[in-house]
Amino acid sequence: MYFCDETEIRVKAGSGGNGCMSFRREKYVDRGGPDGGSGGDGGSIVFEADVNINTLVTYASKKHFAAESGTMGKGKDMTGKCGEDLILKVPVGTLIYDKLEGRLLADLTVHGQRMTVVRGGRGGKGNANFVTSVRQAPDFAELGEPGQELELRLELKLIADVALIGYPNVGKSTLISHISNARPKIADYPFTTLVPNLGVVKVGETDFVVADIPGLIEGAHEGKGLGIEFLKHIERTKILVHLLDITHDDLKGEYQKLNQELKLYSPTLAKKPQLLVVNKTDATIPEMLDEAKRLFKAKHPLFMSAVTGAGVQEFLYKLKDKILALRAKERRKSQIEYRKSKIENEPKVFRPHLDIPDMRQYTVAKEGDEYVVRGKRIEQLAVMTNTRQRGGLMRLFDVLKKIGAYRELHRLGARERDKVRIGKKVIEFRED
Ligand SMILES: Nc1nc2c(ncn2[C@@H]2O[C@H](COP(=O)(O)OP(=O)(O)OP(=O)(O)O)[C@@H](O)[C@H]2O)c(=O)[nH]1
Ligand SMILES: [Mg+2]
Repeated sequence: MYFCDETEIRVKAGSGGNGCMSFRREKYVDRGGPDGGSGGDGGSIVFEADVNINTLVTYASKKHFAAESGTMGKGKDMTGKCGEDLILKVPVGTLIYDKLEGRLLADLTVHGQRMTVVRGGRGGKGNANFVTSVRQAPDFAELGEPGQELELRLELKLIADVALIGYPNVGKSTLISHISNARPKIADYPFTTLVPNLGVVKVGETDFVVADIPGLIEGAHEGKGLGIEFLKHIERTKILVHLLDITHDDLKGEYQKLNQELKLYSPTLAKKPQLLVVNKTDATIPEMLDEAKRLFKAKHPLFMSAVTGAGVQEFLYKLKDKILALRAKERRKSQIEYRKSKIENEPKVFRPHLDIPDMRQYTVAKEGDEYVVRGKRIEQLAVMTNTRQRGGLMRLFDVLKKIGAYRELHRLGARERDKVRIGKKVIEFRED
């Protein structure tokens, strides 16, 4: 049984550190060679699929995630420190979308699989990097590239850990609405629930998925009522919570008939661990409670009222303990399988952002009284240019000339001091 858990978050990669502008100090030499080191790169945002995580609940409460920035370069050719990547762990089966464009960025299907969704900003180059045969003493350094921000939508197809089973009208939907984010229809007649509802339950640090299925009746395995459709869906759950309604007359009979139905449908289903819960304790008298306790003594039933909440916490803690034990067992099994599969099949690492854009891919246009140059690489260069340093500005113009953008700007009518926007940076046009 699948259920879509969905959440939106905002991530920001670390910015690159600024490059340093510095000249060596030597005795008796007025001005030594340039020795400004480059800034460190910013950390990237990386997602990693992990079998130990089951839901996206963590990302429902915390919404902003930022990786560390790089530090700036220093004199004596000292490079800045790179920012650490931020690794965000998500359950196996998580899909990551670019929220605004709706584009699928990653589909993490294997434990350990990683995906870099936003790369950290590049560290700016220090002036020592700009020495050429004609430029012995570059008096400029690059700025660090700002870390990119992205809004993401995370989506997970969940498999339920727990199924609530029971006769119609015993309070399954009431219970799931009390303990989870699910808001199913609740009403005082049988077969209110027509399709399963799933909800995420959080108990302390543990979260798990509960399924509320339509009520089962005698003959369900032959198709009576609504239940059969859904019995197959609960075959992958870890544990069944069997709910009884204390106000019903024949509790023992109902309990046995329901288990009989499970068995007739599927022996494996009948063998699943069950937690017996007697509901609606608020609607009965103490004598009836004592009677039920006596009837089910061997089954260690829990008593609760899904309406008043009495006994619900105790139920949740007991359920949590059982789930943790079952998970630990499964993990031991899957880790053995995982080790085996890892040898044959190393998890893939996607790095789509590493396609380095081409400087020659750009467009030039006149918009209002502004001239606009667009292109991934040229915008990156512009944002990293410290336009207050003459040398830096000259270098940007050199590149614009080299790629032909300067000529096009001039052809469109750009003249001395006209505004030219390149990404977020605005510079003034200079005529030769
Ligand atoms: N007094 C009392 N009423 C309850 C309790 N839990 C549920 N009810 C009532 O029982 C009725 C049936 O509840 P549901 O949650 O719709 O029952 P269900 O098991 O989901 O029923 P189906 O979907 O038809 O299988 C509703 O009128 C609830 O308000 C309880 O603890 N105490
Ligand atoms: Mg229901």
